[in-house]
Amino acid sequence: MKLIVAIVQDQDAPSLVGELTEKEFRVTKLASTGGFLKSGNTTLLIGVEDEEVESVKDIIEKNCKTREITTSLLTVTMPGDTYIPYPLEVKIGGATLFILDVEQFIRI
Ligand code: 2BA
Repeated sequence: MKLIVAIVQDQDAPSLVGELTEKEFRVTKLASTGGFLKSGNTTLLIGVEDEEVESVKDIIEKNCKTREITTSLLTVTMPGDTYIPYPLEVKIGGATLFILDVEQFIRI
């Protein structure tokens, strides 16, 4: 058995969770925050049999889009300690996946 940890953009989460549950995969949705942008994203925990991993990856790929955003995260310091927001283009991936071996799966 594998645990797929999928970090996705909030906008893509409803359709992704919808399709996963419709296809009878079990999923847990967590609200998370990206360390770099410090904005909300969604982390999904999906426990599946080994042979189901590819189907789940396909569903994730279908529902998650890469987006380019402009953020004013960075600042440049001007003489006299004036901070000016510096626009930064960031490409956020469709999804970031970690696929882990599950040692035990217990439902009591
Ligand atoms: P954030 O950390 O908010 O990162 C958002 C996007 O900013 C990243 O998209 C990437 O394009 C850019 N970025 C991140 N760190 C950067 C850095 N040090 N320098 C320049 N640009 C940087 P993605 O790579 O698609 O990541 C989307 C979200 O997935 C991340 O949100 C984070 O929450 C998670 N993530 C990505 N890689 C991870 C990893 N190795 N471990 C844990 N979480 C990860």
